[in-house]
Amino acid sequence: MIKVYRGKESILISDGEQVYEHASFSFDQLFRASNPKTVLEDAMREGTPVSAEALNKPNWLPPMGNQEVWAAGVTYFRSREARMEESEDAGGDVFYDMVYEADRPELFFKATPARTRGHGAPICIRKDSTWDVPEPELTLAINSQGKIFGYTIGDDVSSRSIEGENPLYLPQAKVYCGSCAIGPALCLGEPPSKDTGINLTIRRNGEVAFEDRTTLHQLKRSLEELVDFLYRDNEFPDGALLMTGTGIVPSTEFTLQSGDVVTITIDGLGTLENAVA
Ligand code: DO4
Ligand code: MG
Repeated sequence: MIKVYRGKESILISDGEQVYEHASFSFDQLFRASNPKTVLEDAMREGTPVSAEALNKPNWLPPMGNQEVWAAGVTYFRSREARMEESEDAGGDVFYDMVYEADRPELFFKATPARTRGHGAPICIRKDSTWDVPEPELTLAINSQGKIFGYTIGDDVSSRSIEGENPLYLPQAKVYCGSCAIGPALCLGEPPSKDTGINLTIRRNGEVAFEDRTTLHQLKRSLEELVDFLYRDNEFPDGALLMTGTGIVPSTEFTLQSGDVVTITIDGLGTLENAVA
């Protein structure tokens, strides 16, 4: 697995034990390439070897350039169940049931690069929301030709009170400053297996306030199917990032609070950690 980390001044590329620093790397060039792996191999050849300790940083920028971030929804049974519960009073539950079964998945616009945080940066909850959760999601890097070439960790931070009030409020529940975190690295290699674990821990005042785990066995749709729908009659000249939905939703009583620390680990991809501002 080759991993690319984006720092303020340079990027680091790790390939097994070897780590290389590159000062003028372009994520847009990576996402535009028909064979992105060769772009990284060139960058490693041009880069300077550095110690693996260089990877021990508390903060990384999101591993992206100008890509839009999109997201899939209701791709796990647990998400269907939670959305149906929160939208039942408004009569919205039927739509979540239907989209779980339908051929066409739910896909929505999630974030611009400016609204996206990297590992270690604060994520946000809306001031006009009363019920908020992180959503730990396997996130795909897709090149401009629609090929999945990399994987990372995403947090689709969401307002459950706003999305539950009316399904038409979804963009407000999902898209606001600091509602999206991605990282720590973009990983190129074999696609994650179905056994891949996705783990979420939320700590409050140093204590575990919520913890759960799922695997990709629970993801109802294939990764290719989600990308196929995203790229239908659409153009992504700089490629795109696609979050694949959450299989973990805390129970009804839980809401995020300022100061909570959200830790998401996906086997093989690393750990994305963000405190709530
Ligand atoms: O429409 C609700 C959003 C669903 C979602 O974000 C998810 O399932 O991850
Ligand atoms: Mg989600």
